[in-house]
Amino acid sequence: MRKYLSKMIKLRKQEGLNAVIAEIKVHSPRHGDMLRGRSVFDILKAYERCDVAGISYITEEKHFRGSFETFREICRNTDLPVLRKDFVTSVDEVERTAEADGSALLLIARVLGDRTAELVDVCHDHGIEALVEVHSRDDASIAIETGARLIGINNRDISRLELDDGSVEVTETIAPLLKTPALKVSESGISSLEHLARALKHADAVLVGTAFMLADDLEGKVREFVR
Ligand code: IGP
Repeated sequence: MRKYLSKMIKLRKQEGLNAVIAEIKVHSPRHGDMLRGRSVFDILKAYERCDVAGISYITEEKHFRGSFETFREICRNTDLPVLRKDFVTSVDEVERTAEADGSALLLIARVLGDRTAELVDVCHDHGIEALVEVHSRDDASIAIETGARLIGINNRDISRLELDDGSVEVTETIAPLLKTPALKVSESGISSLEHLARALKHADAVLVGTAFMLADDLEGKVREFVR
């Protein structure tokens, strides 16, 4: 049985490490190709060697050039919890994520509105966790009414499709509003140790993609964040 992402976040913290969810990002609307000749599995193995808390992979095809088949392969090839990122709105897609042996599924409060809680329950019924993503005060009030064990604060406005850098200030503003036992994950735009420290003042974990994928020394960069 695959580990829950929430459990791994807690475990890494107990080990005295920073809980880092590392994203395998193959393409970004802003930076284009991010693999630069490496395979998804090269990146996966590198992340594993750095004791990250989990892996994130975007299955959305049009803007991020992801594929569900690759997600399935990642799940098959690692013992780490794997988070599926996409703009999922249907029960079928929750089921597909669980069948592929994913650990968690991103649910975006802005997209799902008052259906968020229902889809969180569907995730739990299928043995996976939901990471409910918020960016605004309105999103935050939706998220705290769900039973999600994980709430992600996106420092970037998802509707702008990665054209902005994102700001850790969003985490600093929104995290104090999330008065729930859910673990908080600060997502996007975290590229320096200064950002990391600020995010972890308010959140239990961070989710980082671009800064790792673009680093000249990927493993060096990840280790710096995890230690
Ligand atoms: C990673 P960054 O800035 O480190 O590459 O961000 C992740 O947070 C971002 O890819 C993301 C995302 C999403 C992508 C957050 N929410 C929803 C697609 C869909």
